[in-house]
Amino acid sequence: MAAGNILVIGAAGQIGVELVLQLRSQFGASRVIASDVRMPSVEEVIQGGPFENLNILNDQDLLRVVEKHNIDTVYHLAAMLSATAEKQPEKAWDLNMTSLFYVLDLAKHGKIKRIFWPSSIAVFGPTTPRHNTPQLTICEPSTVYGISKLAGEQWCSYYHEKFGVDVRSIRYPGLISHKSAPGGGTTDYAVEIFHEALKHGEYACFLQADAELPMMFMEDAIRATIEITDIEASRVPIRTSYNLAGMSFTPEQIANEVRKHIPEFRMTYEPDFRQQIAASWPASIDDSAAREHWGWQANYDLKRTSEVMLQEIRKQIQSSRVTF
Ligand code: AKB
Repeated sequence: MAAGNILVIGAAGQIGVELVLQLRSQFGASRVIASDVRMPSVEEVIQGGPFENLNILNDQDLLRVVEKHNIDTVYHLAAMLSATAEKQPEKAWDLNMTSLFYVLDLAKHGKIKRIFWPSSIAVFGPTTPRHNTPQLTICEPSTVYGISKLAGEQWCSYYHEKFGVDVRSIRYPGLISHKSAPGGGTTDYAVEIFHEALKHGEYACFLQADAELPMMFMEDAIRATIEITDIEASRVPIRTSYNLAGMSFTPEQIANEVRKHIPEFRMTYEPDFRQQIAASWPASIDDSAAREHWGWQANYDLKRTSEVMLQEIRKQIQSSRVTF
């Protein structure tokens, strides 16, 4: 990690919350500045170190925060995800692309040294090979979110080639977390299921029973994010974005896993517009480039993820019962 400080943009989001907490424990609380346009629901993100209320679509405010805190590394996580973006395509395109340019331009003008920017399996589309999807393959996304991520990847690579910008990226699969809630994605069902199973013993899934998708436990995703941002530049030859795999499962398979812990759990299926998005994405991912280049390896499978999710959410429910 470089000598200056770290800015996390989108610190109230699903990844942002956990990334801020982990970065602060690794590099020191005062070095990690959390920022978001909304207040994070996890108090620790605001109380545990510096927090800036920042609208990423205001480039002057972004520059002010970067200069004020002597930032050299930016994790730019602010984005509108797949399901929400389909409902407001122009707003999604503006947020996802304009904010990326603001951050890339900061690096181009020497104001920051390093950028992490997340891409997604959404760059792939219905014409992509569905199983073991290669790093380099057909990318014809059918969602606004996917189009913005694919364009973003190409801009990252362009800024790296033309202006020497040190930008690194991962194509996240669906992320499963208990500290922070997902926000507007197609893969959100894989978090909701645990909450609903524990609270109500049943869940109506918005995808079909057989909609297999690549997923990852948040602890793995955070480790990958910090690892790729932290390693020597020479070990990151791909400057579009890296495929990253954790596990793959269908709604039916995760429901069966939940039933091992809560035998009476009932899952029903009410597929909506998100099913079409899921059907356009890969079922599984080939992440051999990430493994070879920077030693990536996932630790969590569906069994271990389910155990931790149920254990942690059960604790949250119990402590909220004590509080109220
Ligand atoms: C979404 O579902 O939109 C995200 C993603 C796969 O990028 N979780």
